[in-house]
Amino acid sequence: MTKEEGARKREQLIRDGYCHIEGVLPEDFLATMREESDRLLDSAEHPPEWQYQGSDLHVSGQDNEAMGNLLEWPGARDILNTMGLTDFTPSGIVIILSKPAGGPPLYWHQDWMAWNDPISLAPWPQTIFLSYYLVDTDFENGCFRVIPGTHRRRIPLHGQVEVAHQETAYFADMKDPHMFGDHTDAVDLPVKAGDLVIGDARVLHAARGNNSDRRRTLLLGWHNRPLTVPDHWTGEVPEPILNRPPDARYEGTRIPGKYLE
Ligand SMILES: O=C(O)CCC(=O)C(=O)O
Ligand SMILES: [Fe+2]
Repeated sequence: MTKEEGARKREQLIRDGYCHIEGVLPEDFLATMREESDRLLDSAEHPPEWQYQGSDLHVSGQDNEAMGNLLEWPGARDILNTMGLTDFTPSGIVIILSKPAGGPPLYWHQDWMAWNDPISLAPWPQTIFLSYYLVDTDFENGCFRVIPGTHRRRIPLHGQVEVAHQETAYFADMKDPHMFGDHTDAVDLPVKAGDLVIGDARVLHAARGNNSDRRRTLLLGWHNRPLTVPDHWTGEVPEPILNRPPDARYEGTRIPGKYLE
């Protein structure tokens, strides 16, 4: 990735809440990751809560060598550095999200859990996911969907969806027109195996159902950065962030409040 391309990808991540980087994992490493995730999925009990995510299997990079190698993949570090996202650290967990053949769509949701904290206003990404796709995705087998800009801009859908990844979302009605509906601003993001999608935890996203006869697996790692203004940021810093006591603690919530404008 060139410096110019890195800057463009960062700008897109800041503006839209996501970006797509092609061809990050080479074929031999992909084959290893496919084999290892298939093995883990085949031996995991799939509780009913997993119906919409397909699977939500958390694997520690310390316990599993292949997943550890993914979290420390030098190519990904190079990409983050070239994008100027030098101060992100991985959480240490890889989440295996695999839609089985015939699996339903995943509901619209966002994954930010600190909406009481003024840092929610950050114009820069603060918590991001790195999603590596192990197979090509398209409309048919469950590609990613996203509503650009919703990490910073409130839309009616924010108030119409269930809070993500807890009972009312796990067992939401497939006929719910908001959770599983189409949205005029939604963008589909089909990718190739080995591609990387970087997303801001605050952005509204979903996935299509898997109508193919093969599982659609992605490996997702959360990454966080410190509560400082990043070096790449040259724009204004919102007042509530400037006034935030560095050691303040806020009760976690997935429900956007006054810090989503
Ligand atoms: O499976 C996907 O495509 C996305 C999964 C996701 O966003 C989640 O589990 O929070
Ligand atoms: Fe998500």
